[in-house]
Amino acid sequence: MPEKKTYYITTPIYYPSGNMHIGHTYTTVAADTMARFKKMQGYDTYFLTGTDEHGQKIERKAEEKGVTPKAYVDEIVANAKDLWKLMEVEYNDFIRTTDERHEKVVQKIFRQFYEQGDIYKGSYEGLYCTPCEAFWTPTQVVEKDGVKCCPDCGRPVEPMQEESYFFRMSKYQDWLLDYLQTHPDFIQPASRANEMINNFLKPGLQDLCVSRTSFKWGVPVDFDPKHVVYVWIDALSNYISALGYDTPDDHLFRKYWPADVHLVGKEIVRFHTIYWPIMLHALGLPLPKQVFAHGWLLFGNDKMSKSKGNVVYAQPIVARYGADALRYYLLREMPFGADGNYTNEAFLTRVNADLANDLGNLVSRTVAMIEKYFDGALPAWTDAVDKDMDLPLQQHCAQLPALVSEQMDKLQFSQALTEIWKVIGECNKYIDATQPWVLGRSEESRPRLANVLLTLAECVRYAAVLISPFMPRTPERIFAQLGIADEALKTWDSLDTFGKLPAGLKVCKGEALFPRLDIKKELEALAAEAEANAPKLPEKKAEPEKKPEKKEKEKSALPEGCVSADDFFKCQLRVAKVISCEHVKKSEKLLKFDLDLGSERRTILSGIAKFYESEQLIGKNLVIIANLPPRKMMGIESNGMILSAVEEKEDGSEYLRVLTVDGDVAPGSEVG
Ligand code: ME8
Repeated sequence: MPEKKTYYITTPIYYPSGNMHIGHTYTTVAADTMARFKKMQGYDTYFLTGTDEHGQKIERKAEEKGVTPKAYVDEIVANAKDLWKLMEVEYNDFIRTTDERHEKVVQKIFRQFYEQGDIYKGSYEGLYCTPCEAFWTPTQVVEKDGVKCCPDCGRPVEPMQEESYFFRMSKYQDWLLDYLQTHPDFIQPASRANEMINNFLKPGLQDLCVSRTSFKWGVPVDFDPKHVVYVWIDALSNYISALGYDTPDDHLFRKYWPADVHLVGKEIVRFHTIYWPIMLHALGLPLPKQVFAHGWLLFGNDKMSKSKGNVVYAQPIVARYGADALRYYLLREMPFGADGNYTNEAFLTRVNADLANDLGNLVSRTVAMIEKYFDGALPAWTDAVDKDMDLPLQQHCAQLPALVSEQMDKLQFSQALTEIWKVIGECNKYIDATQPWVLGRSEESRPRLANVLLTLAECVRYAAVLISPFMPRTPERIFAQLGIADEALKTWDSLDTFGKLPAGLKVCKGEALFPRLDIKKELEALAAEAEANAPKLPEKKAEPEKKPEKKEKEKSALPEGCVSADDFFKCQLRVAKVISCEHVKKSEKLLKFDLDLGSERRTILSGIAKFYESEQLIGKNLVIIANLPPRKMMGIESNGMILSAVEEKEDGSEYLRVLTVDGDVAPGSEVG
């Protein structure tokens, strides 16, 4: 027996700094669908996903929660695994960068790079602002009276160095440029390849900082343990460490590497198409065959992101409509590669149109007519063929596997589904054109009716097989209604000839596959449920107590993602002048502020000690929420919240600045 062809597909390994949202679900469902499709076609597939667990951001989050980084990520990883189960995602392996198997490989790779001269020890230089703990370039700093100052806090900066290891990316630049130019399929969509070549390679690659000494939560560099491996060498190696690369048991690596495709969001394409190929080349390994950068799911035209808090979670949607509906929507709504806005309304509209109407009606009408006219048993084919009506549909359906496969090979999920739905649409038109209810009126036309219903049933079988990678549960419900128990009729191979359904199968009308939804009602229910069902992580800031919603009607009539002005103004935002500020004893993160609110003095605790020296904010006019319920922290009562902006940096770290008022506004003034 010839060996099966292999197919290895990966998702990015996600940061478990917060729970996975619908954006992560999108990539993972796409990879799962592709893996299932290839498996159905007979490939020996391997599908890897996982989590990228190191870094300063996670270290901080864990500290805020008062747990170890490992305990912090364990909880989120457990939630992620539950989510993938809920989404019917069947991965072969889930790699965690904290797995010992991974850490060992990363250390070996790092050492090899060092020993062969690809990594060298140097220092990270810049103009350093000590209170902000930030490096700035000469063009970023501002000059005050001839002194270079921090663009954020305005204090003087000084030249500083931090010891770091660097990867000599520049050494491989010409090789990579040549590789990309001679392998036009390596980066998809192709426009991304041009971006990489023109924006990064042609201007010249900078050497990459690959270690840090300023935090501990990472894989230690084994020959220089005050350093931890920094972000990308750790993260990218997962694709080979999971396969046992450079270990005694490397049979998976030998079998599946190079990967067929790395699926990634467009924001990390640079790391996968510049740093990763260079790393692999330096290790003497072949490159993945393709890196596919898909677009973003947007929410209100903005990228969903944990730090912005504008996220949609899959759980409440799946709880109401099932994983298949959500999987279908994610893969159908926008071309893979383009951005698209997520709205509940678009989701519900699509479920109604494509799943309840087109597919659901076709199945229920076909089964109902077989019950009505043939006592529920599939008739045999007859020679009463109408060449003009039957053959075009039958031929189109017979070509469907090839059409779908062609799109799937380009990862065009939406196009593949469109092909299937074209046939479904044609079937519905065929029913209207052939009018089975007229044919059913006389004995004479029964042979013709038999062919019409068999054509429909066979098209439904084709559709059910072809949607199975996208919607793993629905096909079985369709097969049950058509009375198909024989596994051989549910396979890709069974789609080689049209007309395989045997006479005599007993159809069995079941529940509607996708009941029609009342969109307005569902929008209201989803808005209410989304919050309640989203998995919650402890937040660092006190949340306002939830009061019973009085104006539910008014709230639900708002466009999604909006709050009413009434709701917004329930928050009393006030200017507060900092009179004094001190560190809270035994807490690394809390600062205690004594604030002037005009008519009163307030104490507020804020977890921002990492970002400010205690004296740095004295005299500043901050913005606070003044009407939060009191909250005790470290035995001290805090009465309100200081507002701040947090930037999530590319390396996963955070940068926080408090909101201040531009000018001398009287303390206590309203903000709004
Ligand atoms: O970048 N729309 O992890 P991450 C579409 N650990 N896809 C989205 C999305 C959105 N709004 N939000 C997230 C990391 N994604 C690194 C990766 S890989 C060696 C290391 C998906 O948690 C998309 O696949 O920020 C994106 O690339 C990935 O999640 C980013 O996940």
